[in-house]
Amino acid sequence: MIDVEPLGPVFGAKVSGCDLGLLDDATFAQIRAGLVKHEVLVFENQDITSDQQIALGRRFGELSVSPFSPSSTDDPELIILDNDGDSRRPLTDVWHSDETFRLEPPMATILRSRIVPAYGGDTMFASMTAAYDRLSERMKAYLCGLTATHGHGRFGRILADDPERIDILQRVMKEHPMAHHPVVRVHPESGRKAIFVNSHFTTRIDGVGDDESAAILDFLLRQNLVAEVQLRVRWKPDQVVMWDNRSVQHYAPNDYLPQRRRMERVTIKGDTPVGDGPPPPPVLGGVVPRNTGESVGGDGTEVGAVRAMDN
Ligand SMILES: O=C(O)CCC(=O)C(=O)O
Ligand SMILES: [Fe+2]
Repeated sequence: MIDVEPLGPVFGAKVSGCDLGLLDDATFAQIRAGLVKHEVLVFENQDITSDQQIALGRRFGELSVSPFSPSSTDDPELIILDNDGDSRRPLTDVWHSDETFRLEPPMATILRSRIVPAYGGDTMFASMTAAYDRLSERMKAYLCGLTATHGHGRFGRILADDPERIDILQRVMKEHPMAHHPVVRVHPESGRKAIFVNSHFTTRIDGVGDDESAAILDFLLRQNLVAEVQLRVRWKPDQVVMWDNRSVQHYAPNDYLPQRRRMERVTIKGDTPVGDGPPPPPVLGGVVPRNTGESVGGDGTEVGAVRAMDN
């Protein structure tokens, strides 16, 4: 029987009483349900092998192979995040949900610590369902049905500036062209709504002018900075943390170098994000027609009305 103890008032839980290398089906089902409910699960004293971590991930679903992050040479599904004073600067100190440049972003991520610094190197989380719940009803109504563009984030910018590696970016861009995801995502298992734009990959709100996109995105990208929706996880060696990318974002503070920190990660494929409503009707060029007798966003007749006014 596992014990699930909340880590805070809003989200996150510590799970004890199980060995993640040897889970029976009933315990796995409890953990899977616990992940949807608590959004982040922390397991201590899990001395599992890389193969066991990969096998655990596969029980949730097919594993994703990152086109950007460094992986083990034997197992491309196993991402190795190994940093010290001599390595390249880690790129994970930005709020994000994993790999939202994909049309089907990962549902969950399982991170296991191998070497942890004496201090620093925590991982921070923000519950985007809690962030959504805090919005005013007016803002929720405004956001309903909007979509946003997700690009390749920091990965793309760094590769674009490196003549030796720009071909990697070109290949990835062919495979993963820009994705358009709902701004408010309905969780496919819990039905809860979550803000689904992030500082790493989201470039603009679709279908509105540049100014409006920048203002709305700026507002939304500040919602995970609210202390009440955050959780900070301190690492011990042999700790496993799994998170639901559909409902949380995370940020890995870059505060421990030159100490060494080695983490291993598997990422579970997800489905196409579903939004909270149909897209809002287009308004041509942002111009709201007057004196047409038609309501904006009806059956499209207002588009003709705008053209008529332009003549
Ligand atoms: O290193 C960490 O704590 C998290 C890094 C990260 O963003 C990830 O594994 O997806
Ligand atoms: Fe991440």
